[in-house]
Amino acid sequence: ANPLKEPPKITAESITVGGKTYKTDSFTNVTPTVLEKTTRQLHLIPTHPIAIIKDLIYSAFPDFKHYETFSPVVTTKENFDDLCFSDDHPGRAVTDTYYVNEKIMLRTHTSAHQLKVMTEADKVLVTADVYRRDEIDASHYPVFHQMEGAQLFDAKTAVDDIRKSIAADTSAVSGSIHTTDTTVITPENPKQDCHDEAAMLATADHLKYSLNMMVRKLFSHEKDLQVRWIDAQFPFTSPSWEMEILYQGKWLEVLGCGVIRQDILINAGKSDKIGWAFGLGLERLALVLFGIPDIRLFWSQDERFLRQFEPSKIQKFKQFSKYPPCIKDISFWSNDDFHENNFCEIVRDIAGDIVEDVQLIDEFTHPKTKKRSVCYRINYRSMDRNVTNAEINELQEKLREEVVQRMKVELR
Ligand code: FA5
Ligand code: MG
Repeated sequence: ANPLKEPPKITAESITVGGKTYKTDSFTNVTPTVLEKTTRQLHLIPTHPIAIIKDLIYSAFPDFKHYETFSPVVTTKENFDDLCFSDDHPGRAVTDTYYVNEKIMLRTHTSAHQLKVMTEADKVLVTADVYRRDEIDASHYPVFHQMEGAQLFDAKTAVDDIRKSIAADTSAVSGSIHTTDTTVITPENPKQDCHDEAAMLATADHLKYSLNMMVRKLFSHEKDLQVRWIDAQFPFTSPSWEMEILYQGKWLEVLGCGVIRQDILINAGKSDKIGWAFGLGLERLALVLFGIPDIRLFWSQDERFLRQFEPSKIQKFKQFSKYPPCIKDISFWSNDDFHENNFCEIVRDIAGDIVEDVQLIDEFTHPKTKKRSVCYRINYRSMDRNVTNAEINELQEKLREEVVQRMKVELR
């Protein structure tokens, strides 16, 4: 039996998830709503868009070793320390990350498993659900899926090995995809001192070549897809880049990547290697490939969503009827501890997937008292049914109570 399929349990003293029990403490901020998501494992349902894309990417990286059943509960060491995050990195904040307790958390990225899998193989792909406290709208959800890829080469022979491997790639495809890459190695996005320049450049070439090829294969049916590379920064790679795809008139970030920090390879027992790694957002690719308009749909249990997809096939999603929204505002005097992510968390706890969007629509500071007033507009709309005004009023009333209780703010 898969322990991740067992429903999580939360009490004041402990949290049970994935068949293991952890003590809570002052860091604990995981909620029942988010813990329930750990049982869903969307990337393991063969007819789900997330799994379909996963399989297509697998086929673009033949003979990579796959990992897809790691528990989402990891240590702060695995998620941050092992990846060279500084002690004061903003990603560690309780406003951004779900903590089970001070040392145990829900992974915020698949990179949390990089070190472990690189001790086992030189070509790896890790797929998993990842968790982040975030805002609420059509492209943000507190749970999403990432795929991590990494490939290592012998540092001494990398230049030759990579040249030969690209020349021998018989699966290469051409297509009508326009890729722009104006990035150059600069002091802001530097080579690591320990790396031989030619080996680093070859590794970076192989990284971008492999990802360009993967995208070409995924989007082979698409006309005039625009792809671009931009500079980026991650604590665990240098140099680093991001790939973006032009979607509905905007550049959509789909992945981050770079040349792996040598300290990590040394810790993995691979000091004689050089390597690249990437982490991509599966929902982001799915939005574009399947034309799925709202990130909540991935979590739908509605047959009208699920039966539209078949393994290894990409077909455009047909939107089923949109139900009318119900819009409610809430205003309150905020305080120094107030953080929007905490507010969104309460909204999610109370109303779950019925909330489509939360927006700050007004704020001002009182000239005398210097108190800050905020007004949030909540757009309630179900993906699969009509909501009634009475039912939404009840949720809104509950929200008003909880906001006061949990954030100590004063309603207006
Ligand atoms: C990371 O998570 C890095 N671990 C990626 C990485 C791996 C870099 C290996 C270098 C080497 P980032 O936070 O940018 O980076 O997220 C990676 C991708 O996840 C994004 O490009 C995006 O496609 C997706 N993503 C990020 N946040 C969200 C979100 N809130 N909802 C949906 N997808 C998201
Ligand atoms: Mg990013």
